[in-house]
Amino acid sequence: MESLMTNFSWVARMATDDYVGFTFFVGCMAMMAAAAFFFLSMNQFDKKWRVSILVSGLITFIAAVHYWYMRDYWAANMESPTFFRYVDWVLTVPLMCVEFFLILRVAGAKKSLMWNLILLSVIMLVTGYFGEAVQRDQAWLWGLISGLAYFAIVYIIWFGEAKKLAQTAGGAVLKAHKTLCWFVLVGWAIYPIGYMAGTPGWYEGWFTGLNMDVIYNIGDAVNKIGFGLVIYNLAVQASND
Ligand SMILES: *C/C=C(C)/C=C/C=C(C)/C=C/C1=C(C)CCCC1(C)C
Repeated sequence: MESLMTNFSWVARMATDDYVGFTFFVGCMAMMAAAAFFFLSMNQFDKKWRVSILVSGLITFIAAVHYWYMRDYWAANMESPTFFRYVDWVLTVPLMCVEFFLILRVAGAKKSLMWNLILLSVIMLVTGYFGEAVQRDQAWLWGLISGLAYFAIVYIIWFGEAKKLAQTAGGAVLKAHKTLCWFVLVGWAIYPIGYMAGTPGWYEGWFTGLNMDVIYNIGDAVNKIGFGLVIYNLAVQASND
C-alpha cells in the first residue's frame, strides 16, 4: 500500500530539459500574478480608467486559467494544446481590441471601430485555427488569410480611424496608443513565426529549432502583460494630470 501511494503521483513528472513545459509553467504564474496586480490596483484610479484596468485584469486572468489547462495538457500528452490555445486567444484578443476603444473613447471613438477590430481579430484567429488544426496541408493559405486580417488591424490602428482619434485625444492617450500600436506590429508578429515553425509548408526550415509553443508562450507573456501595463501606466499618468 505504501509503495503504491508513493509511486502514484498526481503531478506529472517534468523532465529537466522540458523547456516547453517550463514556459507553460512560468507563463501560468506570470498571468496569475499580473491578473492579481491589475484587479487589486483597479480601485485606486479614477472611474474613467477603472474599466480599462478591469479589462487588463480579465485578459490576464482568462489567460491564467487557460495556461493552467495548457500546462496540464502538455504535461500529460506532450503535444500542443491547440484547442485551449485558440479558445484563449478568441476571448483575449477581442478584449485587447476593446482596450483600444476604451482609451480612445475620450476622443469620441464609436462602437463601430471596436466591432471592426473585433471582427478582424476573430477572422484572424479562426482562419489560423483552421490552418493549424483542421487543414494543416493548406496551412500557408489559411495563414495568409489570417495575415491579411492582421494587417487590416495594423492599418486601422496605425493609419486609420484609430490613429486620428488618438491624435485628437493627444497627451497621455496618444502616447499610450502609439505604444500599443508597436505591441501589435512587433509583439503580435511573434505569432506568425510560431505558426510557421509549427505547421508544414513551403516555409519549412525557416525556423527550425524553434518550438511553436515556446514562441506562442513568449508572445502571450509579452503582449498580454505588456498591453496591461501600458494601460496601467496611462491611468497613472492621466490621474496625475
Ligand atoms: C494574447 C494573445 C494574442 C495577442 C494573440 C495574437 C495572435 C495573433 C496575432 C495570431 C496571428 C496569426 C497570423 C497573423 C497568421 C498565422 C496564424 C496566426 C493565428 C498565428
